[in-house]
Amino acid sequence: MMKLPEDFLFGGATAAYQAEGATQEDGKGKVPWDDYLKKEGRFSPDPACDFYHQYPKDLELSEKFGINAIRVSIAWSRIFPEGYGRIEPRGVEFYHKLFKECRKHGVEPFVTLHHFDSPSTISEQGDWLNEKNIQRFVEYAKFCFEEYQDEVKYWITINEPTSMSSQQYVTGTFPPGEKNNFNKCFQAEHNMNLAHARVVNMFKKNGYKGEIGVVHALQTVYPNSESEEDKHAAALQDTLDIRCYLDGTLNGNYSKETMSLMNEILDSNHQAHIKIKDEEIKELTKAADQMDFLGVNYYFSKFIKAYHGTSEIKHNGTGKKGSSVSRLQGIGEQVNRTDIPMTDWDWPIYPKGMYDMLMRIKKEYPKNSKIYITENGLGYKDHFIDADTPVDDQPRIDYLHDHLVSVAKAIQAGVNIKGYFVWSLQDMFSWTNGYSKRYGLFYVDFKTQKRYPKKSAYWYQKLSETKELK
Ligand code: GCO
Repeated sequence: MMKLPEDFLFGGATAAYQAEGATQEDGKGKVPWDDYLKKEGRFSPDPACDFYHQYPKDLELSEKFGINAIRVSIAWSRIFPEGYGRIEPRGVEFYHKLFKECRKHGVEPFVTLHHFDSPSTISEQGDWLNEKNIQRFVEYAKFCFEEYQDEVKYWITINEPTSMSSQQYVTGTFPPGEKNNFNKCFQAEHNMNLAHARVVNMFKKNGYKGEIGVVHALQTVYPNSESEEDKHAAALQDTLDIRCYLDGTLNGNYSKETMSLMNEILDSNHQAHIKIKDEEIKELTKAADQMDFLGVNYYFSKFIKAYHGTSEIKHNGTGKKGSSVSRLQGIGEQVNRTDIPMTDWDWPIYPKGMYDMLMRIKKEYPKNSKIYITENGLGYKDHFIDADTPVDDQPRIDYLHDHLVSVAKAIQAGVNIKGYFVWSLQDMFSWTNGYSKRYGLFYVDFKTQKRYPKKSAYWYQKLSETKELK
């Protein structure tokens, strides 16, 4: 039996665009996803789980089920419909109401400023690749800190920048859907590190109360064999996905090795090196010294083998096992291992990867000590029977349990982890997989917007009470 600390936070995570719905309501500005999803025609962002109207219900359920923290994000385009300039008071008011409701139920809000949803105007002007947009992000952040300082204690600058940079410019699964543009990808990585750093430095300079951090998607990368070739391919993949971000935000500088691996990817794809100014490194270092916590999102690990040939990227949006292939030029091939169980979306279930990642952060990035697990969960095709029968999601319980054991072990080994957020609090949609990939502790009937606690919600409730993992 293992025990989690007495003051541990048991949270549930959400994101504005995936949960709120109401994308056309109260003067909200457009985001690229609005048109992209319409064009794709696979699913609509409305009504999602209608969090925009149902949040009181979700917070009531959270309190009832021992969930004492919630991750929410502010939609930049609700507050500044064009990304800068004009402010929409109805958007500003919505988040006041939301944060007050959190307080009413004793649920601590962890608030992300950017969760994959740059306003369209920002994105049309080059998104993170345009320096001007970094300044606009800082201004939007400052507005939020001033406006909500009495209601919010925990701030997150950017969610999973790696998912944005690689899906926008390498795999092409996020708008604008470009493929194999490693130059743009790495430049966006550096610019997001910089945007994050500027917000942290401004937060600290202005002396706002509370804590600030960043959330990274840290899917551990392993070589698929002990061969030098596979090891090198894994190091390249790790650089693209992880190292540039951990170096930039936790160390405040890119190591020589990181730079050389990054340039190797660019060279082998005949693409220009990215621009990094000395002044910018100083800003990164200052932010790394002042940042309060790191948010870790972990779902799976990657097993990489060297690959020689042309690129082929097929995205698994079907939920059919074995339908995803990912081969990137100048990097490696992700191997589907038969000895490791997989989710229906080909994500290897590997709790040890989470433990290894937490230990690596402690060892390689000692500057930052405080960690929250800001996302972890299982996408699953839940089966609803009726209102009196809790959805039987035992595979989700097993998944959460096994990963929380990794967390408990890492705490025992000296990693300072203060809380855990299940992705997701309630069912909502997944960016590229739509509504059939459910993650919630609470089942949502998307037609009636009624919520039903799944078996996992009862399990989590007990855990938050006893803190005991069997
Ligand atoms: C999904 C993902 C989640 C979310 C989240 C990432 O399929 O929905 O697993 O992780 O995309 O927004 O921060």
